[in-house]
Amino acid sequence: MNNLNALIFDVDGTLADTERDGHRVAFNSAFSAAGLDWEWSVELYGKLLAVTGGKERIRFYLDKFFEEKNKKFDRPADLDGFIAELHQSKTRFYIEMLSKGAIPLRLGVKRLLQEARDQGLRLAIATTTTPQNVSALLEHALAPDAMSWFEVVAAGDIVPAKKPAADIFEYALQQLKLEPESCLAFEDSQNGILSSRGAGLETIVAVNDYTREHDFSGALLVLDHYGEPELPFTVLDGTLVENMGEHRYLDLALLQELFTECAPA
Ligand code: XBP
Ligand code: MG
Repeated sequence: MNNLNALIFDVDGTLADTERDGHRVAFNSAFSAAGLDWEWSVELYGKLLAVTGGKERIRFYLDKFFEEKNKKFDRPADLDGFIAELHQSKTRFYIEMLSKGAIPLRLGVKRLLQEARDQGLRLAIATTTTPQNVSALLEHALAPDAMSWFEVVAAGDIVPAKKPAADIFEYALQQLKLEPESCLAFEDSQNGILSSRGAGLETIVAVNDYTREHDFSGALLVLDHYGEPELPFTVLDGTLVENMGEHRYLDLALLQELFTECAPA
């Protein structure tokens, strides 16, 4: 049987609740700074999250939602360049928010990462977001040296096809030089688990307000959050829901038990 060697984390929605009060707000700031009267409401943004990647999301908005609202927008000849520039502005606004400490890590994340690190597990990131967003979040919300906690940071356009394609998790595995059978993935969304499972990874999910109703078929566990000793999680679903025993928060002991349970004999 394989040993558990590495934990591979998604970022947005998993390490921190970044979408509603982070990315969405930064997109709106960039639109406004560019003189565009576009406003992504909390509700509309939930629909736009169907597409991962900020540049891809802007294009999706133009293709699918813009015309429904009867808005007029004369597309520039260089639409790719226009979107790329708008997105760079969005990234600057987002990083500015992070550098003010606007977005904390989710419950239990710091404790779990710290414990994994202390016990010598290898850590990696597999995310659709822009690499600078990852370092800004980790350095401000986790620790100034947090980037060094992660052996591999697979992010953004490093692979051509974003989640739900498996490419970003496959890339992280290649960089780690590990087989999926010796790792666990951590996700928060349907696109995320399609990607991690597509790469052959057993996956633990912690939902958020945007993803609670997603289909998490195949997840080992679906939790409301990772929990803390004084703030237990609620187990919502998962193939190992019966194996929870006395565990009330996600720690390395529970991860090892789940990993042993799901490992091929
Ligand atoms: C995250 C995303 C990202 C962010 C925006 O998905 O979809 O697009 O919303 O980041 P996941 P950028 O958590 O599944 O990786 O604007 O930097 O692309
Ligand atoms: Mg996510």
